[in-house]
Amino acid sequence: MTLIIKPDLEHTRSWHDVFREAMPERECRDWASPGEIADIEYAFVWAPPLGELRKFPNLKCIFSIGAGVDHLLRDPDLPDGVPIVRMVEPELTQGMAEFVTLHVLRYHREVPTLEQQQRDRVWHELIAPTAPSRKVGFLGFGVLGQDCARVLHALKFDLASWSRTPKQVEGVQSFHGADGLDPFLARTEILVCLLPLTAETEGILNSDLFAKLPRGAWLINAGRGGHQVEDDILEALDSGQLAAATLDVFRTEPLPTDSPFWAHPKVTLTPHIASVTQQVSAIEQVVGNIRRVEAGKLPLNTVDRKLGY
Ligand code: NDP
Ligand code: OXD
Repeated sequence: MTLIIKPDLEHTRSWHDVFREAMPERECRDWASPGEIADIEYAFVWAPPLGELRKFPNLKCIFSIGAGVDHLLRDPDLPDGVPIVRMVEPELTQGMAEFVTLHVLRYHREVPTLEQQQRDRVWHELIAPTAPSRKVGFLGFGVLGQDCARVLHALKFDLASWSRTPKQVEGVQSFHGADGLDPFLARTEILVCLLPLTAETEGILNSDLFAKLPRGAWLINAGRGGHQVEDDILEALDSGQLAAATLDVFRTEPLPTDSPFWAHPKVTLTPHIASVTQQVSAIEQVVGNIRRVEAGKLPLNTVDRKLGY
């Protein structure tokens, strides 16, 4: 069995080295020098050029380096019938829980306002409510959203989620489907987007949605830039419908230097680092799935191509 790797994003170590440490008996090739393409049975990729995965006639499984697979599924020539496995690994999940908890607490305790007061030398005793009276809502409540909720539940936040199918998670009120969206938004003061980017969720963060939130709500988007109607976010911030936004993802990445988000006083901007796939734990998942496939089992965490996640 041979694995081919196309990481695209820089990591601390070479993925080849990490893979070879975990499976020393197996061959691992670089995308740029694939050798005999009939040997390649597994691909570990971020966003390979369109049409290129189809070139491997014996591919058994495609592993995504990311949890999101929108960049892979945009390829109209993906080989049929080959399972696509998205990244679900404990360190990526942990990183997202840290990012979301940090920014929820930051808004909950009105840190941006306090920082401004400090810059202005204003001694004003802002009294924030405690977590049980703060309503946080997860737009998208899968692996990442549920782990973030576990941490926020321990802090006693008032939590709700919106997903395609209903959920039963302790301390989280579940809303689902088209009918569940409006009541979910109406009760949500801090909105955390952890949706996958699909045909159904594209552009979901728009003026109509913001208008259904309580005035002065906060937005944290760590999903995908394609969820954002970026002019609508700016308008909602300028009108006060949104108090502030933390944006980790953008329609165009890297964010162009002339984007108004860079200098917007109500925006906290991070360069798509809310959470990053960690190499050792990621390769453990890949190796575990290769062993499953070779034992005749289905790999775990496969993507439903029709749903797009
Ligand atoms: P999951 O697939 O586990 O969860 C996705 C959630 O979204 C599920 O709850 C699903 O509902 C819900 N959902 C999907 N489509 C709809 C819809 N049309 N209507 C309502 N709910 C919907 O994904 P993860 O939690 O692992 O990851 C979520 C996303 O986070 C990734 O796709 C990626 O885009 C982003 N991400 C961003 C990172 C960053 O650094 N910024 C890092 C890692 C991931 P249901 O449960 O009913 O299926
Ligand atoms: C992911 C990401 O999808 O890094 O994992 O955005």
